Amino acid sequence: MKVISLEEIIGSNQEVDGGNWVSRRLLVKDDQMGYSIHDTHIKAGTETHIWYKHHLESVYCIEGEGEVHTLKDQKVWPIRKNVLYALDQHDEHILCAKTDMRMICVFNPPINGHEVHNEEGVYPLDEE
Ligand code: 9YT
Repeated sequence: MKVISLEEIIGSNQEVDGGNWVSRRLLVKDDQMGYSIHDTHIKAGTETHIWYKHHLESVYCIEGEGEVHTLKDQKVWPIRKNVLYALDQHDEHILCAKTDMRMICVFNPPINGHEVHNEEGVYPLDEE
């Protein structure tokens, strides 16, 4: 069994600054769980273009408020504390943070832990 604290991840190479967000990758591919789990802080007032073409991501908001704008259907999804959204169609979207937001993110397949978005908002399938 493993026990991992947020305090261990902060300041390590599994804490990644994406500009609009800081992601603490608690579990990554090397942990061999089949998914990764991140505790991610989204900065207030930011708009982030995201498109996980190669991953399924579920996002559980535990603090703050904002919106997800899905681009294909032009829908706006209000997101607040205690709401989860699941990008089950690899949905291309804009994440708009009205306040600071804290999100628990789960990725399948797991990420390696050091990824940041490319110009399309994508994480590569495997950076190795
Ligand atoms: C909610 C979201 O997708 N934020 C971007 C960062 C990403 N989830 C990560 O790597 O933690």
